[in-house]
Amino acid sequence: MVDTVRVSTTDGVATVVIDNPPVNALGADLRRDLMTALRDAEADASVQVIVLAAAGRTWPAGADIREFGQPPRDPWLPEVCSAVAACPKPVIVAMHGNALGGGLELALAAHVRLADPGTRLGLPEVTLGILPGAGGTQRLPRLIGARAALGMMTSGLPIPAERALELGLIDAVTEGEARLAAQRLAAAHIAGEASLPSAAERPDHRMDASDWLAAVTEARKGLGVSRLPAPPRIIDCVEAALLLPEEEGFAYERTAFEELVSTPEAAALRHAFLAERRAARHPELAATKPREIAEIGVIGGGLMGSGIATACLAAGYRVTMIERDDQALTAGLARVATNRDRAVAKGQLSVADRETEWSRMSGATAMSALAGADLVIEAAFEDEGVKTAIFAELDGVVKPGAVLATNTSYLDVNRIAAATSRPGDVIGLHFFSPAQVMKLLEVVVAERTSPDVTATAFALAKRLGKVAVRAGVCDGFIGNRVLTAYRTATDFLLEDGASPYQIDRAMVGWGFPLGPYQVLDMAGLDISWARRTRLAEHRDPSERYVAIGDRLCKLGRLGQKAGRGYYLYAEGARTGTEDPEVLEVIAAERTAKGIEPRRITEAEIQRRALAAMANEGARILEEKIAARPSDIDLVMLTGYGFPRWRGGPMQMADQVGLLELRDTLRDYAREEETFWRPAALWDELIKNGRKFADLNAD
Ligand code: 3H9
Repeated sequence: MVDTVRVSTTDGVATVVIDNPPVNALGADLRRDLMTALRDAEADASVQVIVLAAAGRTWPAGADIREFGQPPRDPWLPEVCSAVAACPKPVIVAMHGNALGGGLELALAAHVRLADPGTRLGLPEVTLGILPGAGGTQRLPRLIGARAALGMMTSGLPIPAERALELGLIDAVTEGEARLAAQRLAAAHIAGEASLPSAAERPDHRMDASDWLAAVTEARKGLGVSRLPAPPRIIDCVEAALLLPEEEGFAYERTAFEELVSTPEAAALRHAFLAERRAARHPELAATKPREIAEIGVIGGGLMGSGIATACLAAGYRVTMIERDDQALTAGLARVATNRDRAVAKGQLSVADRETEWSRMSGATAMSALAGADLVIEAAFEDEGVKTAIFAELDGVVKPGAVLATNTSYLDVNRIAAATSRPGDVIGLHFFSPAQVMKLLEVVVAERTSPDVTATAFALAKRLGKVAVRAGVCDGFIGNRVLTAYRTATDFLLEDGASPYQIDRAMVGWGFPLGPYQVLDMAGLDISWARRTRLAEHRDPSERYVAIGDRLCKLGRLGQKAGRGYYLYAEGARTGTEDPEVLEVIAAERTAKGIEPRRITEAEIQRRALAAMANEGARILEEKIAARPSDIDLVMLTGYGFPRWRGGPMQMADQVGLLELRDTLRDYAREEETFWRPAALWDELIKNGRKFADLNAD
């Protein structure tokens, strides 16, 4: 048994220090130890005041997320909070770091709350599909008012200590360490030199019932069409805090919490949270150190290159952009400048910092300007010939030990690496557009990439605030392979009888922000057309091939930029309208292939899309392109608009059931064997009674 709490008593002050690294999560052992420490301090006649503080980098950042979905263990967090609230001796909490979720609820139960200046306080439960279940929905609105409390609980966003003080959430922002300030306050209280705020003196916002109810009504209206179950239940609980007697309010919250914690949405959101943390864990990373990076070269100033340069500049690196001539360079640098001006306009960056930052940005038209770079990211045209030529040139220019990265979305990184004399230094960094915004970074590890180069890529991603996922070399890595399978499945449906509009509606209805044909129109149909053309000579002629996209391209329907693609766009419009000409092209294709269109339901569209994505995911796992199923989910959640509350294709496959989905795939395979044949992994998992989640070893 590990002691997660230390207690020391001096001059009537018992200091209880929570020590449960890394984030002092309130797991079962800690709850038990905390309860014991409280009871002991209560029983010890020499103790007059209890100070509750935490060791390490933070005050408890919440309940232990890993315990959700497991059999409950006593004492529950609400009981610990009630014990604090009912303690006959004053309890002063001293917070630092992140006071989140159950951690903040523990503090809310105490008599006095102090926080050091860097503390962030919040109730992020909603992001996990649940609600504050340890009294937060009852205590917070009483203390700071229903409107402010609802804002914190429905957004899940933390606030700084200074704002918490303004709201009355805490009693003081301390100068220096909060624990020392709490001990001083306790001593002063014992000496009769300071009085602690009593419960009776605190404002109780329930006194203004009409304002409270107005806030509840506004919050309900503000929910819009969100399909998540947690936000409306949070609002219900806040209403209950006003309308029900105290104990009933707590019981109401408890029931709502229990209800939410076992929903598939909550399971999916927990999975997404843990997948994000797991993604950076690889044996090769544990055994090596990243290389030092201060100066980054970016080759290409187009949309992608300028986005990458923007992200690197914003993260504090020195950046040199390379373009082929002065005109292209000026345009590239202007794109970066515009991106950073936007950050100023949004209040994310001060004018003064913007100026200082720009002194770290430079540009050149000769590769020799990259001689001092620690990392070069090539973001040139997606063509193997172009990229290998650049890498061959870089090889002769950059210093030994520099990392050479290619931002390719499909190409063979092994072949690009082979164009240099130092393939160990070469890696793929697949950014997503706009690169200064999108969270995902696929780290494509080639056959000869050195482990410390991979570690450098993960360290870079962390500094850029991105989620890095390790991928192996193949056509499309993880994300674009799954995307291609998804599009193939929906293209089959187009030919079989669905319209692109019906498919888009079905997938938006399923939770994607846009349907696959809306996305194609936005990205430009020519991009995937070029890829299909590149792969045409290797295509198996017996495979089903849907040529509708090619036909549209040949008609000049290249998407939004051309004013027409799958949809028709009025001048400058970003949402399109349905176009009968597209339906005619599709009908002509069906006739040419002798396909009699059939009625297709939205449920079938969604099922085929999921089956295709999960089956491609299984193949990716078999080929060891992804290290684990949760990495595939993470790629789809952070780069491709897969709804986070559905957890990703592999998590969904587990939820639907492997046996059922494998049999569905077998049925589809009777129509088209090559595409739909279930990967061998399905049978292997089913035979051993396992799920994809069992391959996510932590
Ligand atoms: C809750 O409180 C419910 C209650 O209302 C009701 C209960 C009845 N549990 O993120 P990091 C691990 S719900 C377990 O990389 P950072 C994390 O997995 C909870 N583990 O660090 C990682 O592990 P590993 C409400 C947790 O410095 C390690 O800690 N609270 C938890 O970038 C480091 O994490 C939240 O939603 C947890 N609660 O960010 C807060 N939190 O090293 C969730 C972290 O093995 N946490 N871990 O990979 C966070 O937002 C961030 O972790 C935090 C630190 C901002 C605290």
